[in-house]
Amino acid sequence: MAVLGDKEYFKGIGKIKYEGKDSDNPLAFKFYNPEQMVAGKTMREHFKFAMAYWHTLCGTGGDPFGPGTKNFPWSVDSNPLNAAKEKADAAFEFITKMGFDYYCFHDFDLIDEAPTLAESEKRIQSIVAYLKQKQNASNVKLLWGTSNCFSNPRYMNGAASNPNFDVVARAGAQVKIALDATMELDGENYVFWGGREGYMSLLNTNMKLEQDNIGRFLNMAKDYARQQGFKGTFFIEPKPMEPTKHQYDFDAATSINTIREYGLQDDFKLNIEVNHATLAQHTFQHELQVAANAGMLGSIDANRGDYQNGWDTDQFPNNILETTEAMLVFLKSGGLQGGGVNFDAKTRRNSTDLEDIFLAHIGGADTFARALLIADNIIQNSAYESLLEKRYSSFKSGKGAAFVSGKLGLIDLYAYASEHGEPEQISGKQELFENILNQYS
Ligand code: XUL
Ligand code: CO
Repeated sequence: MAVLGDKEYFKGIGKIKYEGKDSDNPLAFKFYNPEQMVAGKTMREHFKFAMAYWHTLCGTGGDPFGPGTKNFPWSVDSNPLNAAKEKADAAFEFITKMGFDYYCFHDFDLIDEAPTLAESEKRIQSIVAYLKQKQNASNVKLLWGTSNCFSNPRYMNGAASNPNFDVVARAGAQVKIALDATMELDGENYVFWGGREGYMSLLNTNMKLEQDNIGRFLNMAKDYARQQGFKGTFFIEPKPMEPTKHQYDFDAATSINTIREYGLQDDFKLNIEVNHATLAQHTFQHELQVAANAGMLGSIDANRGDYQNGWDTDQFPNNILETTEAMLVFLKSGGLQGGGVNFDAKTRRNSTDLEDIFLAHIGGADTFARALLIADNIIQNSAYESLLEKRYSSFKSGKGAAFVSGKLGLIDLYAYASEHGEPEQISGKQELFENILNQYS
């Protein structure tokens, strides 16, 4: 039976340290220096890096063509609670060795679902009590909890959007239990990702009823948690497709509409995931900007997609230019509201050494850290900000300023245009902006 910290799973790997970019030690940070100040905050505070329980502890690499390849030494005990405790021990050993402060989970990442709801609830409560001890012993915190309302076959037609009320109620019970677990562990936020909240064919779908039911369901979850004293933020995580063909939370703009339409704007923000943005034919930075414009940039699920295929590959971040553009939005909009940067990413199926999990997270953290430093340098020292300001300078004075402050009507635009003739051609200078990004990288 597992006892707190009685076994070392990642043998031979110590605490990962910052050694700077000239270090050739693969098990050291080259750019992520947790206590280094950037734009008024430490890197640790900017990012609040989190480990995703599902990929890191549960994902053994199975795909539609073959079973898992990774022989994790935890979760081997045949008793579900003992197996879950082993997994928790491995999780906390990993997070602590990485020097991260946070983790995120789905309810049934923590412990296997039982045959009945009542037994599942008991299992969750038991492992939550164990996790609470581990949190207290380590100062590791819960960034967010969520419920997996997409894997069990009962959710094949959706959870909150299911055409059958019995399934909607079952999902409600599951979310209540996951909220209780999140609150018991002082979780800072709660996420809703609607993997099967959508439809495959409009022919058999009452879209309006399904979407209204999601609105009712989210309000119920929010009301319950608030009544229990939950102070954190709820996040919707947009994704356009996969597993469902049409997912209702397609992208940031669509999800913001859901939040506003159902009166959730005081309690809900967005958790933006890189690979979900690209699946929606957007860029990561576009989705961050849309969320920030609405005051809803809550959290980030960090990963990257693959340029050559069209599904969610959840690779670890390593694209400096993409992440730098994202960090420009991040810094200029004042960072994340309540959330952090959760590595919703998995090592490849043929990356089978336990060490690879460390290498992957080190690379991800270094990518974000390096991009943050570059973005800060661009903002502080390059011509970037002044070029951007110049591009919009016509709105700073005269009639442009009057337009922005709402003092003009269409007749005024007509009079102005009649007087000024054909507008001067002004270059967008995209290549110059791109060159600055390159120069400061
Ligand atoms: C799926 C995904 C989820 C959510 C949480 O693509 O990103 O893991 O982050 O349910
Ligand atoms: Co995610």
